[in-house]
Amino acid sequence: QSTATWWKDATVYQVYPASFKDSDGDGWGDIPGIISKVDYLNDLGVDVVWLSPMFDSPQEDMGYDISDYEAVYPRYGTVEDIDVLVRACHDRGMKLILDLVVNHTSTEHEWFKESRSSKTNPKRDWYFWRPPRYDEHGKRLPPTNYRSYFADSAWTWDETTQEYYLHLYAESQPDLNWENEETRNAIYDSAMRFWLDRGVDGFRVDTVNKYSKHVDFPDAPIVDPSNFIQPATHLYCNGPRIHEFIREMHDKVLSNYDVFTVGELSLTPDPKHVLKYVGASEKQLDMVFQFDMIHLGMGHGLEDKYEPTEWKLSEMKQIISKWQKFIEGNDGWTTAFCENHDNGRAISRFASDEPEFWQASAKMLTIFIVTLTGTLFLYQGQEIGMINMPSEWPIDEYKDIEALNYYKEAERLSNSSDPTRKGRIMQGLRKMARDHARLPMQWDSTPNGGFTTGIPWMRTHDKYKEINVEVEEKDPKSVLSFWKQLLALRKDYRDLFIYGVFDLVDPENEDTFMYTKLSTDDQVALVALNFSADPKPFTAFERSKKMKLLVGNYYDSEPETLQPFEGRVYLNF
Ligand code: TEU
Repeated sequence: QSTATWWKDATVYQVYPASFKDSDGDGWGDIPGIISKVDYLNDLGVDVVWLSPMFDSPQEDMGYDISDYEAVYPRYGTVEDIDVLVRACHDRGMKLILDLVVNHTSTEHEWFKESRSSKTNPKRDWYFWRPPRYDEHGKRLPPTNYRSYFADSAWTWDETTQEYYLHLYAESQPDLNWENEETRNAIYDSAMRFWLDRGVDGFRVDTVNKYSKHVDFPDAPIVDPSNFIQPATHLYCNGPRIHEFIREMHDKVLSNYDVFTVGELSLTPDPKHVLKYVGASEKQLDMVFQFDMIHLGMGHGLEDKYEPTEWKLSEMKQIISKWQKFIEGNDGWTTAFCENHDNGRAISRFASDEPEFWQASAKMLTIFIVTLTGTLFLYQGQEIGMINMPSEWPIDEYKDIEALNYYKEAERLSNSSDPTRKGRIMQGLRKMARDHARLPMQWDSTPNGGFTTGIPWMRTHDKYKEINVEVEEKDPKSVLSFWKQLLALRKDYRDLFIYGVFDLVDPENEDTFMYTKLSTDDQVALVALNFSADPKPFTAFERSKKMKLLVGNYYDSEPETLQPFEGRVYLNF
C-alpha cells in the first residue's frame, strides 16, 4: 500500500452545473444553486466536489467548448460566485475541483479568433492549420481522412485564409497546438493558475491523452472504402510528446499547489502505459478514469459507438479485475466509478430500472462501487438512483450534439446503404446516450422535481415524484439512505475497501459477481452481487459461513440463494 494522501481516501461527487439546481428560474442550474446544496453534499459524505465546465461558452458541447477560461458562463453566475463556492466547501472541510478542458477551445475564444484572422497573425500557430489537398477530379479534400468524435470530418474549411483547421470533436472545438511553447504557457496561466490561485483544489483533466498529435498528419488506413472519412483515434491518442507535456504541466504548475488531478484517459488498454500517467514517480497525473467498463454494450469503435451489443458478466469481471489489480506492487493509483455526464445511468445499463427491480439494482451497484479500491467518484443523481429517460421519449428530447449527429448520420445511411441503421442507433441511444445523465436533478415532488421554477432546459424525468431527495431523505430504507450508510462504511473499513487487494471469486459465473478484498492486516471482505433478475445459487456460501454479514440490500434474504440483484458484504471476523 502506497502512502495515503487525502485524495486517495476521498469520495468525489460530480456536479453537472446545467442540471443540478437552478436558483433564479431561468431553467438552467447555477452556482448559487450549487452553494445552496453544499450542506446536502456534506451530509451525504462527499469530500470533494468536481464541477463540470462552468466557464464562458457558446454551449455547443455543454461548456466543453470554452470561449474564456477566466470567466463564468453568465447563466451560471460569476467568478465571485465560484469564490463563494470554494469557501463554502473549505468551511466544511470539503474541496472543489474544476474541469480542465485544454485539448481545444471554442471557435469563439479570442485566441482562435486571432488565429483564424490571417496566416501571419502571431497566434496562427496556436491551432492546427493545413492547406487543402485535391483529388484526381480537382475536388478539394481535407488534409487527412480523420473522422471526428462527433461523426463528421475532423477538419473544417475556413474561407478567410483558405485553409482547414483540426478539431477532434465538434467543428466549434478547434484543437490547440501543444507543440507551441507559448500556447502551453498561456494554457497554464489562463486555464490553470487563474483558478488555482483562487483556492481551487485540482482538476479533472479532459481528454488528457490527446494533446500530442502526430503533426506530420498521416492518413488513417482505409477500413470503409465507401467513405472518405475513416476511424483515426489510434492516430490522435497518446501522441509522441504526450508524457513530456503532462510532466511539464505537473512541474511548472501543479507541483506548486496541494492539489490532485484525475485524467480522462480513453483508448489506452495497456496497464504499463497507464502507469506512465499515474505512477507517483512519473509526476504526471494522480489517477485516471479508465473506460473499459463504460464501453460494455457499445458498438466497436467510435463510428459504431451507439450500435447496441451484448455483453457478458464475465467480461465485466475481467475488466474490473484488470484495473483493480494494475496498481499492485507499484506506485500507481486508480479510480472507482460507473457513471458520469457522458453516459447512460448505471442502473439502466448494467442492472434493471424496471419498477420491481429498481431499488435492489440501485443498492447492489452501490455495494459494488463502494467496495472497490481507488478514489470513488459518484455522479449527481446516482445517490438517489436516477435512471435513463423513459424509452418512449422521442429524439426531440435528446439535446446532445453527439447523439444528434449520430442520429442524423443514421438517418442518412438508412436512406441509402443500411435501411435498419436508424432503428438500431435509436435503440443504442435509449441505453447509452449522454443525454440520460443530463436530465435535471430530482430534489422533491414539486413541478420539475424542484430543480427550477421555470422551464428546464431538458425535460424532467416522469418519475421525479418517486425518485427524489426529499422522499428518500425521509425513508431510512431508501437508496439515498443506503448510499450514506455505505459511504460511511467505506471510511470505517478504508484498509479493505479503499486500499484492499482485489481478487475475483468464481470468475466464470455469468450471473453473480463475487470478489474478495484483503487488507494489509489480513482482514478479508467477501462481496457477492447477483447481476440477474432471477434468484441464483450463492456459490460462495460455504466460505461465507465462517464470516459475518456486514451489509446487504435485502431484509429477508436466504443464506444459500441470492435474490434478484441482491448484494452482500461479509467480513472474516
Ligand atoms: O469527453 C471525451 C471523450 O472522448 C468521450 O469519452 C466522450 O464521452 C465522447 O462521447 C466520445 O464519443 C470529454 C467530455 O467528457 C465530453 O463531455 C466532451 O464532449 C468531450 O470531452 C469534448 O470536450
